[in-house]
Amino acid sequence: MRKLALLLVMMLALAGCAASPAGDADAPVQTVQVDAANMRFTPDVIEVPAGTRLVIELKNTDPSMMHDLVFDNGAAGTHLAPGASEKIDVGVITEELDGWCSISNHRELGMTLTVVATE
Ligand SMILES: [Cu+2]
Repeated sequence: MRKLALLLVMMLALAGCAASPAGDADAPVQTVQVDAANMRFTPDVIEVPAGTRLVIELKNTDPSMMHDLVFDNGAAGTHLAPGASEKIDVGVITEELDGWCSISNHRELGMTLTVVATE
């Protein structure tokens, strides 16, 4: 947990005055279901029209491991036990955005996800 807090502080420092994940309350919403299992997210690339609020319904379908999903813009879910699920409001998407599992070394093992803003 301390490692995660440190990481968040570092990301905020790098991001500078980046827009808050909340964004425009009137933006259209796109909801996408994502599974977390076997050290990957499925799908691992999500295309969203720029200006759309992305909501991810994340389900941990792994037989035995905890996973979560956090994003470069500060949006983050909680640690999900196997079989658990939750909705993550990623905010309004205006540019490419990286997401990953923050648990242990899962990111290094390939648990990453990219949100692509299309025109
Ligand atoms: Cu994970």
